[in-house]
Amino acid sequence: MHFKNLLLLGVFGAASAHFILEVPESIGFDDDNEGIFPCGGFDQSHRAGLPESPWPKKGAPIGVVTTHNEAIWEFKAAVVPFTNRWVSLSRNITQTAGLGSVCFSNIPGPKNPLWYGRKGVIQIAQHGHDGTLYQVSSDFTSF
Ligand SMILES: [Cu+2]
Repeated sequence: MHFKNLLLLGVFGAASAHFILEVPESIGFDDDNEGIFPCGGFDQSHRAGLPESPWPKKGAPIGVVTTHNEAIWEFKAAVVPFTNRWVSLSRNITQTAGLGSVCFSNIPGPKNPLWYGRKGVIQIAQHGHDGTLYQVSSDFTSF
């Protein structure tokens, strides 16, 4: 789902809005369930048909739209099909730049060579004033 559509739905203006994963593609966004671990209320096995992206160990961008002034961001990945074993990709990042689009320009890919060539998913967690919120990406391939 794209941010344009969410704007039309009025999500951005809602008091409960949290954050939206734009890059890479999210497996789903539901404002009410975004606090549910590990995927913001979506089934992590439901990724069929979504675009896949390469994720080099040297890094790739993650783009979000946030409605929180400040938050701490955490990035993890899990290799498919072991999608309950989350591995940290970077140190936590504190964001104080305000509302709107935020690009984390270079989040490293998994460093474990056993992951290379295999599919995985990325979990983005936002620790903010209303708890921890989750979004999970569609498939990536690490190399
Ligand atoms: Cu919120």
